[in-house]
Amino acid sequence: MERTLILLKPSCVGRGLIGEVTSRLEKKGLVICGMKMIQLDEKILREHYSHLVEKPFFPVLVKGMMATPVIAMCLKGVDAVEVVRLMCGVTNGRKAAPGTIRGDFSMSGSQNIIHASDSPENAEIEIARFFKPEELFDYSPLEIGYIYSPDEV
Ligand code: IDP
Ligand code: MG
Repeated sequence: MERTLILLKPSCVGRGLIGEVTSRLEKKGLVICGMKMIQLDEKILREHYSHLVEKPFFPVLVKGMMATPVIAMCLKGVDAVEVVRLMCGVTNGRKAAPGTIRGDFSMSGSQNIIHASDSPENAEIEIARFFKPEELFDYSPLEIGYIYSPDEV
């Protein structure tokens, strides 16, 4: 089964939306294999957002991402990367479709509640960036037979 990495950003933590967003991911049928609160620093953010370091908004992005601790989560599921990206909606909360996490909870192009890996390859890199192997757990929830048919897993 595929794994993906999400971060509940300061725009989520600071607004008391941790439970709300986590609940959506759980109810969808994604399995939480790792979860912790961490304070990000500039070093890890330069690595995590290396594709954006030259952008004019990068200093604002870094400051915003350090405003509170974040919740890092590793989620598991069939096509987990694509499923979670669809649940998040597009980057700008004002453009994200209603029903998506960003579409329902964000009015901003930067304070957009959640980060989610954009490919299975990047997911594995990002999981290793935020979690030690012993912080990840491989288990099956009891209801797995109701989440998927046997031919899907
Ligand atoms: P994504 O989070 O939807 O994958 P990326 O392009 O990877 O989008 O950008 C990472 C994060 O950088 C976004 O989630 C957002 O917080 C911030 N960001 C991206 N583009 C802009 C922008 O044009 N202005 C301000 N912040 C931005
Ligand atoms: Mg991205």
